[in-house]
Amino acid sequence: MSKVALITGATGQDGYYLAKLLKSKGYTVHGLVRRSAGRHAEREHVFEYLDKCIPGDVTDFGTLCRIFEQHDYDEVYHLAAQSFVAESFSDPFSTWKINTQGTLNVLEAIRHFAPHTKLYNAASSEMFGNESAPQGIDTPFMPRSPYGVAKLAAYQLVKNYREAYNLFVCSGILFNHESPIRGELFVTRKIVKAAVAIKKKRQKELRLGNLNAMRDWGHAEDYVQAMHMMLQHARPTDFVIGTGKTYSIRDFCLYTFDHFGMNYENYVTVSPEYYRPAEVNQLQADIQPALFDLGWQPTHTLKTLIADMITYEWNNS
Ligand code: G4F
Repeated sequence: MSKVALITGATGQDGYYLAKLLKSKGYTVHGLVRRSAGRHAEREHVFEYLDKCIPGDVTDFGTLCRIFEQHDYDEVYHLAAQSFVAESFSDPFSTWKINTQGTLNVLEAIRHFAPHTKLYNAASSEMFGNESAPQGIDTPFMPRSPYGVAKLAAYQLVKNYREAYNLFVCSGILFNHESPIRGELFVTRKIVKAAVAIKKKRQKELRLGNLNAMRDWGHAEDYVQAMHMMLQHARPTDFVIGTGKTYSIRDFCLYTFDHFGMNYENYVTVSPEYYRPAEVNQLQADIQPALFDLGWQPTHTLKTLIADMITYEWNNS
């Protein structure tokens, strides 16, 4: 019998790669898709990997109850979120509603209707804020954005439901993960898109915010493997998932423009409009438990990630 999985937020970057992975492993895959979710041409292919597309929203508890009454899932991957940190400063209410209330709704629906179902929850390295790097599973949390606060509340709820109700529910604290189909507002895709457009003489400059912030960037295709592995682990355990390396936004610009023989300094200007009210300065994952307890490791380096993003952008723009 094939396993049956539900992915919330199936039309996001991670939903695409995860649905593809689960199908390759013989799963029956259902996707919860917001009715209002804009169609994203690059991720239309996710529908090839979904056996069933269920219209609905994680903020609607009634819908979730009906879904869990009607379907018996082995695994649920809760990816639905407002995932843009900058947006959480301008719209903290919907960020809280989707990222925290939405997770609570999933947990309650599982507790009442599907206590045997395993849950993966997408937590975030934004929860660490400015705690010193490298950040690991025992690092204290110090979120610096409404997004980080909402994700931390959701993370604690998952932990509480695991302890209180003995459910197989766990969180992956994922550091930044990118891909050719990354949303265009995130800094990596913005840089790659601009470098390609400049090389093709369609754009003259790129305006960015803080170039000194440092991130631990991996490839989303690697990170969905970790999500799956966490639900095959003997016990429900939270893991930090990253590459263990950290680079600045400036480094990312340098490598990307360098790919085309261009000096980023001739094209990139810093614009205060892209600064955040509070910034997370440096993220770098301590991935020892992921390597040794989970048996996961990243296959991409920053340079292979950038090369993958550039190839796609060059051929599709
Ligand atoms: O690409 P970003 O918007 O990603 P951010 O804020 O780190 O969040 C991503 O990673 C989190 C995991 O740590 C996820 F939870 C979250 O959902 C998301 O996937 O910004 C990265 C850095 C920031 O320091 C930002 O200030 O880039 C800096 N930056 C500089 N100029 C910019 C820009 N970010 C954006 N989006 N646009 C700019 O023009």
